[in-house]
Amino acid sequence: MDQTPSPAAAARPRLNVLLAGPRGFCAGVDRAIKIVEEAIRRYGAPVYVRHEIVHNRFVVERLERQGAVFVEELDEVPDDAPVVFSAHGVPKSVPREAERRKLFYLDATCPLVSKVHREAEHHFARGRHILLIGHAGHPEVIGTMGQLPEGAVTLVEDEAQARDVAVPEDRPLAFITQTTLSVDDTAGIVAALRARFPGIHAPAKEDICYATTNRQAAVKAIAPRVALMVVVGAPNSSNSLRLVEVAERAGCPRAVMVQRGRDLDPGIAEGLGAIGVTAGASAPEVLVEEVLARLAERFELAIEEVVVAEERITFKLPAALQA
Ligand code: 0CM
Ligand code: SF4
Repeated sequence: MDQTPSPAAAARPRLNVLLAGPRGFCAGVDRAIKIVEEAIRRYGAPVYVRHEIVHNRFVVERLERQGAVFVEELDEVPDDAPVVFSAHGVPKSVPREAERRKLFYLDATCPLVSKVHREAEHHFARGRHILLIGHAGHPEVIGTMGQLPEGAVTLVEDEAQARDVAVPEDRPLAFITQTTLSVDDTAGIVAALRARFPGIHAPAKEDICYATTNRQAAVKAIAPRVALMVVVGAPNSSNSLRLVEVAERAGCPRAVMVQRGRDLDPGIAEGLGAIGVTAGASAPEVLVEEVLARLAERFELAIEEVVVAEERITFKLPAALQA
């Protein structure tokens, strides 16, 4: 994408905008939102959704207008309404309780999160104690730990914890990770675990997902070239928060997160030659467009897209919604 300043706008100062590619929606988010939309279309409103389907208020409010009702726990769902589980995954107790109550449920857990759930079960079946690298309290971590009985999984949040985590003496070890972590931080934590436990079993292929990896790579490519990185995303979105950190660590003097256009004071870019713009995996492109429109109120934008990877991956809807 290239935009050359028009003569009519000559009064506005020029601002170079490096737009990260890929940015925004991933295949798991796209599928999760479609599951809610399709459920409303087939079964009619209201369709209940346990937890924000993805961590984005704009997406949630748009689905609410279509007839989705967001709740945090299953006991808020009436017996006769369909319920969708969010993209982040749920502990096994949740579908178990839904089955006990004979609720009709659809699971929008991203297939790449479900893959980590199956890895956890695989290690457990082989008698291994599992170390989960991730952030305490995040719904994906709660869901992944909840695949197995209490005590089967120990959370490791950082390198310091990797160095002193207590593990059972009599069992082999394995590690798995949250899908939306910093690639570089995780490499450090894994190195600390391997140094301490050389025989630890590792994922066959990285648990950090392709979307997280690619969005961080795009930010790294842009960061050294810009004085500011704007990340479109939500403060409870793990993958979006990581983009702010990655930008700063990759040499960008300042990185800010905004939820949408109106949150951005375009004055922040005053006097800067170039800025970067990206979006987390749960942030729709329309919000990136809002941010660019906000900047264009003050600057003549020259937009260059920096694409580090092409993404063609898509995920099928659950069988119940395919027929
Ligand atoms: O896990 P995270 O907080 O990044 O979730 P999100 O809803 O922002 O992004 C998509 C996902 C998943 C799983
Ligand atoms: Fe799936 Fe990754 Fe998207 Fe999360 S960020 S929904 S794990 S593809």
